[in-house]
Amino acid sequence: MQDSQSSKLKSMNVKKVLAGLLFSSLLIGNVSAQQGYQPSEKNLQNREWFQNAKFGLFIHWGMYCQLAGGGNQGIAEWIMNDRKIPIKQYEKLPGFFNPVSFNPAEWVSMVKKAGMKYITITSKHHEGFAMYDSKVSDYNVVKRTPYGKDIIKMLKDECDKQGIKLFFYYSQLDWHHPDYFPRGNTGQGFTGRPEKGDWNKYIDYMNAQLTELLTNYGEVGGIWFDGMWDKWDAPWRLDETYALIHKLQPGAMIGSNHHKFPFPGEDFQMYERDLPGENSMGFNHTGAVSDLPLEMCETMNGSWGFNLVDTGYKSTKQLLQTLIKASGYGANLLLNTGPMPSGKIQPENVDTLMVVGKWLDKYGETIYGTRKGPVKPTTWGASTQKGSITYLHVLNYGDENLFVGKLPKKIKSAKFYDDKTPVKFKETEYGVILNIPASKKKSIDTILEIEM
Ligand code: JFZ
Repeated sequence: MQDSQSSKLKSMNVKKVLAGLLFSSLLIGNVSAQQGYQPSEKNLQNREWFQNAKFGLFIHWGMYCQLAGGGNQGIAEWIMNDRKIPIKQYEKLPGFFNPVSFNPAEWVSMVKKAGMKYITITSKHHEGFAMYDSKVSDYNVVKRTPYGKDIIKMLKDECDKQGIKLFFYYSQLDWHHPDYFPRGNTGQGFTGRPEKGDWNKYIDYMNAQLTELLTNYGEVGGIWFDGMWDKWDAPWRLDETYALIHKLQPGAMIGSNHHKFPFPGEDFQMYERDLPGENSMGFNHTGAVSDLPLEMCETMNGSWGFNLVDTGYKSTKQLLQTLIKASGYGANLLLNTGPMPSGKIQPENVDTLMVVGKWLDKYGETIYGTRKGPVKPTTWGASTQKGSITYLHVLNYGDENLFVGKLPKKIKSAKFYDDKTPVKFKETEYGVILNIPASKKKSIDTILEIEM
C-alpha cells in the first residue's frame, strides 16, 4: 500500500517535473545559449578553486545608495522603479555622488578578515549606471560624478594586490537604456523613454560593455548575470554573449540569476536567498540542482542596496549557520553588503563580518576546501567532507543522542573537533547514533570529526 502510494507520488513528481521542463522550454524558446560549450582547462581549474573558496562578499553599490531606500523598508536598489522616478530626475543622482571615504584597501582587508575569498560587485545594476569607465556610454561613474574615478578599477587593483578574486555582477535588465525595448515587466511607463527602440542595439551595447569589463581590468573571476527574468521572451542572444565572454577570458565563470536550470555555457548555478533545492523563497524554479558549482546569495538585513531604516540584521549565528548549511549542500555563500554614499561599509555589517571571520579562523578547516558530506542538510545540521574525513555540523539539537541515519562506510573514529576527545557512537542496522553530552554543545555549531 505504502509502496504503491510512494511510486504513484514519484510518477506524479516526474510528470510535474516534465511538465515544468516543457513549460519552461516554451517560455525560454529564444534561449539557445552556448550549445556544445566545452569549458577550458583554466575554467575547470577555476571551478575547483570556486568550490574550495566557499565564502564571498556581494557588493551592491550604485546611485541608489544615495536614496538609501527613501525611508522605506525593502529592496533599496529598486527605488527608481518602485518610486517611479523618471530618468531625467534620476540622472541628477550621479551629479552629487562623491564617496570621498571609499578606500578599496580597507574593503579588501575587511573581506580577508571575514574569511571571504572573493568579491562580486555590481558593475551595472538595473538603474543602468556603469560603476566603471565605460566608453560606450557616458552614463558612468567617471564621466557623470564629481568623484570622477573608476571604482571598479580601484577595487580590482586592490583585489589583485591582496589576492582576492573579483567577479562582476551585470544587469541584463536596464531601466535607463532607450533600446531596452519592448520593455519587460519592470521599468515601464515612468522612465520617460520613447515607446520605441532597437532591441538588437541594446544587446550590442551590453556585449560592448561586457567586452570592456573583460579586457580593461585584467583577469576576472567571472560574470554574475541578473535580469533575464524581466523579459523571458526576448531574444537575449545568450549564445553570442556567453561565447564572447569565454573567448575573451576562457577562465571566467558565467552564472545567471534566472532561477532556472543552468543553460549551456554557464559555469555555476546560483540560488537567490535560498539553499539549493529548498525553494523557500518560491522563485527558485530551477527544478533540479545541476552538477555545476553552486552558490547562494543572501542579505544581512532585507535589502541588497544600502537601506537607512532596515535594521533587521540577521545575527552572526544565523549567517554562520547559513554558511555551514550551504557548505553542506556543496554551495558557496555570497553574503551581501550595500556600501553607503560615503564609500564606507555599514559599520553594523563590518562588525558582523569580523565575528564571522573569527569563527572561520578557528573552524575554517571544516568549511574551506570541503565538498558536501554524506548527511544531507536537515533541521539539526549539515555535513561537509574532505577526503576520508566527514565533519558533522550539529547546529540545533537538544537531545544527547543524535541519530544520523546510515553512513556510507564503517566509522574508524569519531572525535569532537574542538578538543579531539572521542565521541561515543553506536552503528545499528538503521544508522548511526552519536552521543553528544550537553557539556560539549556549542551555541553555533558543535563539530564532530568522523573518519571512515
Ligand atoms: C535580483 C535583483 O533584482 C536584486 O536587485 C538583487 O540584485 C538580487 C541579487 O537579484 O533580485 C531578484 C531577481 C529575480 C527575482 C527576485 C529577485 N524573481 O524572479 O523573483
